[in-house]
Amino acid sequence: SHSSSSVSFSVKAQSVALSQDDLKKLAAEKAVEAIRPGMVLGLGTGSTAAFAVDQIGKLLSSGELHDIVGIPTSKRTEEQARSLGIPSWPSTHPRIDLAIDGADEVDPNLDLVKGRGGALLREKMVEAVAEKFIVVADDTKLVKGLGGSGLAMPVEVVQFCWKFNLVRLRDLFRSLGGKAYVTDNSNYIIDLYFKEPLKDGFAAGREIGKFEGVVEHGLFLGMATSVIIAGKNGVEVMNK
Ligand code: ABF
Repeated sequence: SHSSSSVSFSVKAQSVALSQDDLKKLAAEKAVEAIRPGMVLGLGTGSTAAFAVDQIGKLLSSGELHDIVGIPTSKRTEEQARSLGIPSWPSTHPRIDLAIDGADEVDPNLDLVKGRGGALLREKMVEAVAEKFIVVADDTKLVKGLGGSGLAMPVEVVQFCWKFNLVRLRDLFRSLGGKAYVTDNSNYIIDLYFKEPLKDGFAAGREIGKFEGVVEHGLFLGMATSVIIAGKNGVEVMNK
């Protein structure tokens, strides 16, 4: 029929036109629709979250949004918020209504690997406290099991004798790993590379957390209240 062919044409046209950045932006802007005046917002870090922060700035300057406060999860996001005129607090606020942030991996239970962008400690502090936590991502972030992407899972450790923890973490997971960089909190990131997906993320998180000098890790388990995934065929919202 005429209508079905016009639909397939528009889907085809979209699949040609939409870049990965377009998809990130779609997911981010969908999440921003949940923001209401008066909210205290956790502002995420990374290229996807940056689209959400941009959109918040736009809505503020057009007057469609007002009376919000942002808690940036990194120095980078703090600068972006400042440049857009988003009122933000330098430190955590006792109440956060909604946090919007990206992720590196999203599994079917809405558990996450985060922190490849380097901001996991502040992200986790903010997102753990947030009443609602919406994850925004393009569909390349979907995995069957955490650790399954083959990319790094970051662990933030204090600089003092950081190699103690490098060795212990490598031994724990029989994984490869190395020091990556200094964080906003003057700690080191150790990047771990798993050979296969983690069988039990909660157990892994507990084991990592037992090591003295480990500050935080990139497993964000049971924290997301929604995940918004954008793919070539549209935007999907998954709720906890
Ligand atoms: C933050 O940014 C991090 O937790 C995650 O590592 C990263 C994702 O970045 P991007 O959206 O650029 O893929 O959400």
